[in-house]
Amino acid sequence: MSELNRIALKIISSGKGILAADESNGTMTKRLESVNVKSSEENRLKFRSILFTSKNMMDCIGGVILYDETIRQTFEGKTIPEIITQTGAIPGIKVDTGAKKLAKSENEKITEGLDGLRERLKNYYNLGARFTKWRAVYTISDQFPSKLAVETNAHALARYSALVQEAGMVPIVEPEVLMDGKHSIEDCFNKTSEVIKKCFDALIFQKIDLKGVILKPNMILPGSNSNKKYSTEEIANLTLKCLMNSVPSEVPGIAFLSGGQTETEATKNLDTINKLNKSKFIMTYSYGRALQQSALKYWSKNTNDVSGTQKIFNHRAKMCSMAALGKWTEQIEKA
Ligand code: 5MM
Repeated sequence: MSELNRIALKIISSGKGILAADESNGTMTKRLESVNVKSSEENRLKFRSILFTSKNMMDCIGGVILYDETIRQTFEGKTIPEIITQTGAIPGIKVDTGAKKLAKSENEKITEGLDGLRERLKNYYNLGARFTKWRAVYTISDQFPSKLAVETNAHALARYSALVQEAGMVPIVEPEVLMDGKHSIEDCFNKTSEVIKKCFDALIFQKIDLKGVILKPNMILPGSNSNKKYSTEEIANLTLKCLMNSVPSEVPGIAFLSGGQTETEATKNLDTINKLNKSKFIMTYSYGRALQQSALKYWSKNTNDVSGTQKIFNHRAKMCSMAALGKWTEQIEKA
């Protein structure tokens, strides 16, 4: 087994998943201000260190994606990567520098961050990171995502992956087809399938070791402004069909983003995916909002209540872990 494959499996096996705590300062400011907390460097560290020192990190979290600011911070005399490593999880780092306007397309984005990446990766490795993340975003409409957006983002994801593997780390490849819009679930299925296939075409062309990659896709859902409702079984079946048809079998696992689903929806959908999963792919979570939302809301009422905040995060992490094993139920959710 290669070292990259070993790292990938350690992050996502045995009911473990990923805590996506890599909000850029812009996004973190929005999250904190939405609960009336000032977005200072100190407050960002305060909230995140509460999560990283929670009891259920040990059993439920295999990897934590950090932002550049956080990977350099210390808490009670230890670096953040040291704190994460002590829980048995692997520290990771977001290395893209954000989605910017794609030239020659109206309203579409290309993710940037390739310039100087080789040097930045060396630095992150020395700081303790063993995996990385790069997120491409795509919108669905009549004409989007365009071929231009699909091809250029796939190319960038593959160039990023090649540099990351060269640096001895596992790339998380995150092509996020956004939920925003009125589109149907079939549109989400078709566009997501196309996007993922193009990503793997580019990864294979650029000689990426697929056993050392984790895919972080969206689930197959109707647009957030579509008024059609689907059962969790329909969502799970379409998500599985999409991934089975577009992900090469060498890839060890898939860690879904939550993408604006509520905590319970993201958990229930993942659980049903695992109950129905007949493939050899591990299916787990790489959630940001769906792991942090309730904990953040509670913490904002009293930012010194560490144990109360951790209790909420521990429950959420446990529910996600049960879902990654296909063992979640409504009863344990409410217990
Ligand atoms: C944690 O949120 C990340 C946001 O990064 P930016 O601040 O650069 O936009 C995001 O990439 C996240 O990792 C994934 O979208 C998954 O998060 P959700 O909340 O969708 O589970």
